[in-house]
Amino acid sequence: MKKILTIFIVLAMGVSLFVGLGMAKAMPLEALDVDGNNDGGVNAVDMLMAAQGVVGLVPYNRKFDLTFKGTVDMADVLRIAQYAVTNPDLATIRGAIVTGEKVRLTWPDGWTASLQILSNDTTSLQKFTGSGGMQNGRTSPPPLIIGWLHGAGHPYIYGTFPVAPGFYVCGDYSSDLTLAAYKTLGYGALVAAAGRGHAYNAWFIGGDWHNLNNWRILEPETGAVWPIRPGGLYDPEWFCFPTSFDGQHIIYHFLKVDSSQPTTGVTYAAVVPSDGGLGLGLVEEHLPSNYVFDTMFKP
Ligand SMILES: [Ca+2]
Repeated sequence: MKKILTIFIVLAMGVSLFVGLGMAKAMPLEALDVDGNNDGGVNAVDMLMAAQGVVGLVPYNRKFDLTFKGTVDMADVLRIAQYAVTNPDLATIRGAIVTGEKVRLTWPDGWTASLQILSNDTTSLQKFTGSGGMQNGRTSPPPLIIGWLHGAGHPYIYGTFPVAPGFYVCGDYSSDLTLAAYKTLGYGALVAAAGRGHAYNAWFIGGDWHNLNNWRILEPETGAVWPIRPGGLYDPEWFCFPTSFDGQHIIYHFLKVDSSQPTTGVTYAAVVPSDGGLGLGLVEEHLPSNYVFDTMFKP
């Protein structure tokens, strides 16, 4: 085991010489990303942290399970290495997405939340979320763009993950990306969206939030970006805002989406009776309870 670890350390040192160390900006909240030590950069230190899990020096940590196999192995370390050579800086990536503008939302029951206005720049967003995977009937995935978060490129996309209880489904991608993005971009940045049997994410680009044209859809399974498509797969019924966590599920407040009203179709919704107030397809039973919500707050 020591020999294996030595190999990892040598590998990590080599990469550190290549990419350099640094990145002083601290990220106070853990995010599901390639930045193991939350310092705003990705380099050999992050690789070494994941490598410790490979050789059993530390317990399984989902943060480093970038391929979502339930174990941390060399594939995860190599995923970090692949990203580290680009020497990414979270502050730069974030700065290209976050405008600093927010809209204050107040529901009929008095609950309030901030909706962030993000850049309408797909390329910048995908530096954050990643992209790649089968979409629009393509039979082979395009080159994977490793994003700051590893929301795209899961084994699910490449067909090797078993369809079984515990299967990581669209609602998991959606709520997971919502939380991970929250921890790095802030609350109300990439909200969960759902409807017509599918769940994904959405963001607001500014203007009147009631207007569907001012929203964009992000497919978290591939990183693909779309406008709202009435009658299609990306015709949401709900935008979902995390309200609380009951120990097993995240409870949401909702904006109702009616795509037959393009300029006024996004409105406040009180409850979703059909789902007992839980998000449509956003039940969190597959995520460990110690990951969700324990460090979240609503501005
Ligand atoms: Ca780091």
